Amino acid sequence: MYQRIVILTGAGISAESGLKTFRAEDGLWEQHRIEDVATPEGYWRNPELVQRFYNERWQQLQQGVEANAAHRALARLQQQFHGEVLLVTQNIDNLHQAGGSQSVLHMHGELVKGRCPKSQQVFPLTQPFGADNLCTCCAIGQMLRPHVVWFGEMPFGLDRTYDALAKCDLFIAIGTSGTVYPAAGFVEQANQAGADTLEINLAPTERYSQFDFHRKGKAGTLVPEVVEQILAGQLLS
Ligand code: BV8
Repeated sequence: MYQRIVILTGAGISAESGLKTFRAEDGLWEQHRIEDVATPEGYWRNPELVQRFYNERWQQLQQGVEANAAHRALARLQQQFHGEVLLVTQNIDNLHQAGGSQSVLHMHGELVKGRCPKSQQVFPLTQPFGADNLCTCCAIGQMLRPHVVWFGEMPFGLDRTYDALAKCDLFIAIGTSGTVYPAAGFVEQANQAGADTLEINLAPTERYSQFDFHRKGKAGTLVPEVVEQILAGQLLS
């Protein structure tokens, strides 16, 4: 019987809701490498390009993308599991919340929020990023930036995550290619804590050998099955 679970999700858990993943199109967006768009340098070099990258994804969320069975199953696990569950997501969409999760650690930030580059104050995003979307915290309004973690920036909530990984007895990575650090290193921390580790993905990732168990297939199908097994008190195999 497990007591303390850490779950890491990536873009693959939102794929069945219709949101693009990063590496399906080999990490390209409008012929730009994501690593070139999702960076502070990229933003200061060409704010309009980076704003367009986020505005497009924000508008897609506004058009009513729905959570899928995997998001809902994780929310059920958080509500019904007798022990502790920490849900960490690399995703900046709000589908875990839409699926019923009350507590989500967005380590790469959130698409539905903007941040004042001067005061670092965070605001709900109510209009697209642009020259007229200014903060209200500074005497001279500053153009809000996406409240997301770009390459080279420090992810959020790492202390809490590393603390949970050091104590966990089950770590599950769902729909992530395991290519972006420090998230890609979490399975190593879980292994050092002696946890069971499970990878749920369409295909083996480059982290495959670091996981004890693997479920190959769609998150929408496999995550509900795994959650039912855990809630029934079964160990994974
Ligand atoms: C940092 C922004 C300092 C918002 C993103 C070596 C060691 C340590 C660091 C580095 C290193 N080398 C380089 C670095 C730096 C860099 C990095 O990792 N670069 C990579 C390219 C090598 N990391 C950083 O800069 C990070 N900051 O390191 O700070 C530090 C150092 C140490 C300790 C602490 C701090 C910041 C990284 C954050 C970058 N921002 N996003 C946004 O625009 O979204 S990352 C971006 O890629 C997304 O956020 C996404 O989360 C992330 C990873 O992608 P995945 O979620 O895994 O998605 P992907 O498409 O890759 O894979 C989808 C998977 O789903 C696939 O496997 C597919 O098979 C599967 N799938 C698809 N459909 C389904 C499915 N599975 C199941 N069911 C389905 N239906």
